[in-house]
Amino acid sequence: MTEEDVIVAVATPPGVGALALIRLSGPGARDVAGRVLKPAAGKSAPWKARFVRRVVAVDAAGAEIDDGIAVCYDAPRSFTGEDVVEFTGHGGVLVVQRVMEAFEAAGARAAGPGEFSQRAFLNGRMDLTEAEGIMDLIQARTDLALRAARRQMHGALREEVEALRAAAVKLTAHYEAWLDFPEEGIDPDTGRAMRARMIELAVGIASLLETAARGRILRDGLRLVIAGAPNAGKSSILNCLLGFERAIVSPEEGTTRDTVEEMLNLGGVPVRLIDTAGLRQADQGIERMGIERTQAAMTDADLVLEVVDGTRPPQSVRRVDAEPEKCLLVINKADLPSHPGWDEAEADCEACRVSCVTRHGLDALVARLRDTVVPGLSSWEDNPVAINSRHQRELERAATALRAAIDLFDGGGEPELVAEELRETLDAIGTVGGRVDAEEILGAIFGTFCIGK
Ligand SMILES: Nc1nc2c(ncn2[C@@H]2O[C@H](COP(=O)(O)OP(=O)(O)O)[C@@H](O)[C@H]2O)c(=O)[nH]1
Ligand SMILES: [Mg+2]
Repeated sequence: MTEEDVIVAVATPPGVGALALIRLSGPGARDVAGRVLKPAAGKSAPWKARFVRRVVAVDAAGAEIDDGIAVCYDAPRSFTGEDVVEFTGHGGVLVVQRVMEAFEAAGARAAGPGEFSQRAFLNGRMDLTEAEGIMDLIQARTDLALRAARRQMHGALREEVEALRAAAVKLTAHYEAWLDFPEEGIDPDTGRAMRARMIELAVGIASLLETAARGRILRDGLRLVIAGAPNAGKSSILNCLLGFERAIVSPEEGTTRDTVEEMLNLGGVPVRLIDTAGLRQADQGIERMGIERTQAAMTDADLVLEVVDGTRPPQSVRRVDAEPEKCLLVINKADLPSHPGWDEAEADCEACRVSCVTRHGLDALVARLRDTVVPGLSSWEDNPVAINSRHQRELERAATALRAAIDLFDGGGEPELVAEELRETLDAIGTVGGRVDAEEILGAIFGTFCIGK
């Protein structure tokens, strides 16, 4: 595989549809396309970039396959930064296959997954965070996730990362210049100023890292686990929240044995709603395995809806074993006479009373969830950045190295070791956007300090 070849792929989903779009990219894409796409009768003017042209697709033997339209984009003004041709024809299975075969016979190679975006990245059309923003956009399930993805695609995260990176380059370059060229009389800047700059960078990294939880929720959904004793009405609540009968509801205890999962859009936040097997003593068998899954689900949960049957005395109800701050108590079956013991309990922990039969209290529960789940939803709107787990990993590596640099610096450690940790910091930040360039530090040293006259 080289970047010299012309790649081709169907950009629309497989199967039957009104239209299908086939895209070619690479030096010579116009030549390859020209062997397959012939101007429709009477249209023989030269093919101008960015103008739609009616064409007929022909196979290697010259037999006509399909009619459609084509547009070409000249490098570097295209998605990939290379010459690109897009052919839109009819969306049939066989016709698309024949056109693809014709392009391949004419010299194109079938593209691998993500190869167009990879070329766009390699050609400097976008950084890694922007490429990831495209994937986020395609996979977004709520409007909020969609908006966050669009902003990342348009460089909101790239700008923040690049600012951190620029600061790290400057810091590293300055320190190394002071270290490597003592005869130059560079202001050592090694005292308080140097430390202040390191701290400033650490604060910047930490504030980006704070967006990781939000990023995970926007991409994967917030994990909301419904747990409680058997027959409390957990599956009924799942169904009520979803608005359709997803889980089996029955007066028989132990009906739900596996976890049941469904996506819900809660005020723009994607929520993974997880119904679980009821918690009770079960020593073996499938029910035991179900209960183990419930416990695992609660451990991973962002929020646990603890459902209890309000007709039963509180003392008799087995309560869930989860961190109290991520638990919300729901007292179910409010249509039936409630046990007086819950009045006190309710006052203690601001429980929600609901009935799955009359739907009483369900709207209030949803509102309550929205408030709990989306703390400061409006501030999410203001701050578009939400990092993903890969960014988080690299930024944590950067933070660790920078902390080590600061500790060494404070403890009077070897300057070479400080420099090494600073380089590691820079490398980790650069990896977020896919830009790692050792030459750059040298460039900054020679550029900023004019060494080596
Ligand atoms: N009266 C009344 N019965 C309910 C309510 N919610 C659930 N139930 C009944 O309680 C039983 C257990 O419900 P289910 O959702 O399967 O409970 P789970 O075991 O916690 O999943 C079923 O017979 C439901 O019809 C409610 O709000 N009011
Ligand atoms: Mg159930």
